[in-house]
Amino acid sequence: MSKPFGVSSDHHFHSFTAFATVNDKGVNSRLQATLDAMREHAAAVKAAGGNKLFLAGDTFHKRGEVAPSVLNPVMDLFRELVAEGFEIYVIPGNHDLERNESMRVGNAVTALEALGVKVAHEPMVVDLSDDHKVVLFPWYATTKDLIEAMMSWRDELTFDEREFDQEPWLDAVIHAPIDGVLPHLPEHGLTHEGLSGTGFNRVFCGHYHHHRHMGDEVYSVGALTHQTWGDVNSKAGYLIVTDDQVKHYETTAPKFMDVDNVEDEEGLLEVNGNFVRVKIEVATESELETIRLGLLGYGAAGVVIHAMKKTVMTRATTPAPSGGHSIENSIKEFVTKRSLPAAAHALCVDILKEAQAA
Ligand SMILES: [Mn+2]
Repeated sequence: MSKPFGVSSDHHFHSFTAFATVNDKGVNSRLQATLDAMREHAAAVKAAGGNKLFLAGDTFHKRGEVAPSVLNPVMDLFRELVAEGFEIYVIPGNHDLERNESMRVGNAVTALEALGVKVAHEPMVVDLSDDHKVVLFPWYATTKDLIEAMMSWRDELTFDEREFDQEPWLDAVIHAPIDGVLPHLPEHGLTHEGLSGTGFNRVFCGHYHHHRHMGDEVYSVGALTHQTWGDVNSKAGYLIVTDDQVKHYETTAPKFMDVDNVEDEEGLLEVNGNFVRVKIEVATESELETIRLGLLGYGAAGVVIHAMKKTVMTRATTPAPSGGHSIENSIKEFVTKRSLPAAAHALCVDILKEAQAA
């Protein structure tokens, strides 16, 4: 029997510009919302009777350069959490890397080691109890390397334990693209069946920003919070894990959401506290303002209206696919056609997200 523990991922601590202000401590409000969400996560683990937090990669957002006004508030938060008795384990994700390969001096999360946070530059084994271990794996350049590392560690850990009656319960924390978490992204050959086949009892995986149980006790952790319009409809939050249960919880951080119908009063209740985007045909500036004020009245934390002029011309061509995924689909086709590696695809998606976040 182990104590409950927490898993969260893809915090992407960063001073995002969209909807941002600067608070009286000089901290970007979007960064502050993510810091607050991390606090909520820690408080929930404590309330459940645990003190271990596992971070599944992409703690920081900007590859190779973390601003002082991001690093210092993040260091302050983790310093407080360690002082409160939390044991924190972090794997470097692709966003934490300055170079293509994960290495101690090139990983932004290495700074957290000074606070007592443990960073898994190499696979790291954490004992939860006599027969329950959590193994953390850093980012690997290929999914094949990851699977091989997981299998060899699994063999080693169970071999050591053969003198005992029972094989240990093994959980893994990784950062990698699992096929099918986000259906509009290309497949890289890393399946939940393949991960389950490594012999780990449960796998908690960061990278794609959507929480989902993929089957076979393989979980996409999902990001702690929404970060860009690319996250509309994705499930963000953190996990509380017990011996027999994995539960996902949302935080109070703002979500990015599309509102399709500004007349639907019940639907509008959802906008409270969130960043809202409306695409609408309007005739006048005052109509726009009415909609904007209406959404703010329902508690929206920010409003973007994409006004399209009413048009009398009929389209000669098929309209482009609507929604936030058409560019993602184009990237997916491009990457799939050229059989590019997961790392190249991750970079394309990062660049798109960066553009969407501005
Ligand atoms: Mn990420």
